[in-house]
Order: sequence, then C-alpha cells, then structure tokens
Amino acid sequence: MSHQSTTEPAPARGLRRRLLRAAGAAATGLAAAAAAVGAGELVAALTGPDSAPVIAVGSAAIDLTPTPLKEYAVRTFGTNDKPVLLGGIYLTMAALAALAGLLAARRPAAGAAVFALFGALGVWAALSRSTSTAADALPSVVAGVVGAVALVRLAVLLRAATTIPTPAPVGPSRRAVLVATGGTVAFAALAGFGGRAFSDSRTDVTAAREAVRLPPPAEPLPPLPVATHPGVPGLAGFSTPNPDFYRVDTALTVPKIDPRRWSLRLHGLVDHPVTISFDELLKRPLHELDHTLSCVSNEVGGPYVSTARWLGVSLPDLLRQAGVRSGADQLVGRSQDGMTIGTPLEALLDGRSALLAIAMNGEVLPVAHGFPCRSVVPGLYGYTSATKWLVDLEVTTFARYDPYWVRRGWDRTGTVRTASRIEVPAAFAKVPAGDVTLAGTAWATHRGIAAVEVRVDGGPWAEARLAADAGPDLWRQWSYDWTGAEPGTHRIEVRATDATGAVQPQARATPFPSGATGWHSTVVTVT
Ligand SMILES: Nc1nc2c(c(=O)[nH]1)N[C@H]1C(S)=C(S)[C@@H](COP(=O)(O)O)O[C@H]1N2
Ligand SMILES: [Mo]
Repeated sequence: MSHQSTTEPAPARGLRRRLLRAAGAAATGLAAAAAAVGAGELVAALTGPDSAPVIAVGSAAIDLTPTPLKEYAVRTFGTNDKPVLLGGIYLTMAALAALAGLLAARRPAAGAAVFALFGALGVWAALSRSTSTAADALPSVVAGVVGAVALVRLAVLLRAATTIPTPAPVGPSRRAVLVATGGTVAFAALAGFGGRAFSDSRTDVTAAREAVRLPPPAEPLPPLPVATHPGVPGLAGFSTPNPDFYRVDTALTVPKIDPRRWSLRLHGLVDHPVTISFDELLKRPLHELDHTLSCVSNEVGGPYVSTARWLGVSLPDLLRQAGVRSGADQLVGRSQDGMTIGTPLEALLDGRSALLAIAMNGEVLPVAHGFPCRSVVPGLYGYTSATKWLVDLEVTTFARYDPYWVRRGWDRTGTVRTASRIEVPAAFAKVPAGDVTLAGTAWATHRGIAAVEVRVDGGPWAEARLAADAGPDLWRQWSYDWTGAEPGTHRIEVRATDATGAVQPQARATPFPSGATGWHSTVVTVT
C-alpha cells in the first residue's frame, strides 16, 4: 500500500505484517485485561474495596508471603512496599494478558481460558481472608467473564480483519478492530475509575471523623518538657507529628469505619462480656499516655519508631470491669480487616497504662492509624499490642489461639528490645573538621533508658548527654560533642543501656522473630 512497503523485499514485508499482527493481538489481550479490572472495580464499589480483584490478589499475596521475602520487601522498599506489590501484580497481569491476546489470535477459547484462570485466582484470593463473605467473589467472577468475552470478541474481529485481504470488500476492517479495542479500553477506564470514585464516596469517613468532638482527658498531662530535645539542629522533634508517624500494616485499602456503626466487643474468658459503642467509649474517663510505638520489623537504625501523646480509655479498667477468668493469659484484638494481634494479659494487668486510643497528638486518630479506635500498650512492639481499626477483643489463652504474626513464626510476647540510633550527622554526611555534634534517639520502651554511649573508629566508649527524661514509656534523645574531629572517613557507633542496667548487645540479630539487635553505626566524612 504505502510507498515504503512496495519497495521492501517480500520477506521483510511478511515479517513486518506478522509483527504488526502480533502487536495487535497483544493489544487485544491488554484491552481485555483492562476491561476485566475495570468491571471488577465497578462491582467492588458494591461489595467493598477489598474485594476488587487486584487488591484481593495483593492482600492474599501479603498474607502468604514467606517472612524472609516480606522482610526483604520492607527493607528494600520501606513504606513503598505496597505500591511496589500492586505494580508487580499489574505488570505480571499485563504480560500474561498480552500472551493471552497472542493465544486468542489463533485459538480464542484458549485466550478466554487465561481470563477464566485470572478470575478464579481473584475468587480464591477474595475468599481467602478471614473476613471474607461469598459476595467478595463477585467482582472477580464478573472480571473474569468480562475479560474473556472482550478478548474473544476482539480476537474474532482481529482475525477477520487480518485474514481478509485489505482493503476488504466486506467484513470488518482494521479500523473496526482499532475502534473496538479503543472502545474496550474506554469502557475499562470508565468502569474502573467510576467504580473507584463511587466506592471512595460511599466509604468516605472524612466527615464522620471531622464530626468527632474529643472530650477532655480526666486528668490532663502537663506538656512534655522542652528539654526532652537536646536542641541539636537537624534532629527530629521529640514528639512525632501525625503526618510523619511511621505506618506499618497489611492493609492495601485502609479500613474506613463510620464510628456511628462501630462497636467494640470484649468477650471470651470473662465474667461479663461487654459491647461498647463509640459514644459510650467517649463517655468513659479518658486518659493521656505519652508513648513511643515501635515496630518489630525495624532494622537497626531504621525508621519504624515514633512518639505521640495518645488519648483513650483505660484497657486494664475495661478488662477488670469484664472480669478476666483465671487461666486466661492472652488478649486477642481483631481489626475490621481481619488482623489478629495477641497481647500477654500479664502486660495489661501489671499496672502499666494501656489504652483503647481514639486520638493521637490532640487529633482524632488518623484513618491510617486506626480510626476510630486502636489499642496502645507500652513496652510491646506494635504487632503484639497496637491493633488498629479494632472491633473485637477476646480474652483467651496462648495455648488456644495463635494470632496472625505468631502463625508466621514471630515471637508471641513482642517485648521491645533496647535500641539506639545516630541521626545527626546523617549517614555519609560531610562535616567540617573540629568540633562535631552527634545526636540521636534511644528507646527501651517501658523499661527506660539509663545511658547512651558513643565511640569513634572503635575507640573508647564515651557517655553521651541525655536530654530530659519524660518517662520509661518514651524514647530518649541524646547528644555528644565530638571534639577535634580530623579529616578523613570515620565510623561512629552508639549503644544504650536500659534502666535495668542491661547494655544493648552488639550481636546482630534480624528483626525476625523477636526484633533486631546490634549497634547502629554511621560513616561520616570530615573535611
Ligand atoms: N489492623 C491492623 N493493626 C495493626 C497492624 C496491621 O497490619 N493491621 N500492624 C501492627 C504493627 S506490625 C505495627 S508496628 C503497628 C503500627 O502502627 P502505626 O501504623 O499506627 O504506626 O500497628 C499494628 N496494628
Ligand atoms: Mo510492626
């Protein structure tokens, strides 16, 4: 047709045509996959965002990922692990969809079968979670059917268009294939984005959250002393602002809970089970707790630790009111999204202040941090104490029930290990020779920090200056004046001693199964 193709040698022309045809076939597969995902999103607007096929597959992947791989992902991608996971799923699906398109060009039924398998995988994933209902299968069923039908129709059109000599006297043209493929993609975008927007508007809790009026605490705590911060520029504040507070959870879509429809049930091995509404919760005496929350997955020197002033109802009081039966030794918190977190009852009844928190840093709990209610227990890592989107508390025994992380091999107690971190100067920073101020943070939650020591290039340990102590449930910031720093590369190390007198061990341990150990070190270049 074109000038070029008429001057091309015949074999090249044939190859070009085959390549074009393959590209067209792959495009039909991609368009069909888009239609499938879009249709799934549309149905998920009714059945719940977690049941959308890609989210369901992603959630199942999170639940099934072996611990070493999960640790690798957290280490490598940090809080981007979720976008990376979803991106990976989309890419894999796109590759398989393109292959399905190629298959369908020869055998439409075979292409359709690939989509049936996609749908089946989605159904299995959507039903695999502890909170699943049969309706959760629907988006994937519809997605599979829509994808298969779209692919077969496009494949048949494509075949007709490419086997009939063009320009065809009759029958579908290439233009018809383009139009149909474009139409399929347009449908996918409309259904997908429309479904997502409708779902977002249906589940939006922004207004409900803003409507919550926080009652004042029964006995307000005084503000934290300014002297808790060593006053070193570049060192993060003692309290972590909510937007900077670390976030770790398995939720691909954050549970959106309307407090008016929320209630918390406390049951199991208790004399008087209780169910409490959000309004009833607000009517109970509210307590403040300054507490440093940390994650067991934090590597030495890592970022998954933050400090906030929490406001909430006393969890020990509620347990005493319900009357814990003898023999019980575990409290299992369940979240709306099916997470289970087991806390040793001993830690909840030994006198420490543990909360059913409704606010952090003077603000209603942010949705990502568990709105409308989460637990906070000093001294324990988040995975054994800090259930977000909490809806159920069951008093039970360790012998009878293994919660989510324990089933995956993590330690059932989750006592926070002593940790310390160098934050100033930043790793690999260049600093001028002479006097260099070092600063950082140390925590041994609920035991407290007694000392922090620093050493340079493996020399003798020197005691750092500790900023004001605000209590054992909080981290402690420190600073150290390194005098006479000489040009060159230097290694700085830190270690802390907790209030029991135990020195942070040097031996490196991975976060799995009970928290990382080892000294944090950084390298700085003095110029
Ligand atoms: N529902 C739910 N609660 C959860 C988790 C979760 O995955 N789902 N993760 C826990 C873990 S491992 C930690 S460290 C803390 C983190 O709380 P944050 O995200 O508010 O910092 O929440 C805990 N509570
Ligand atoms: Mo965690």
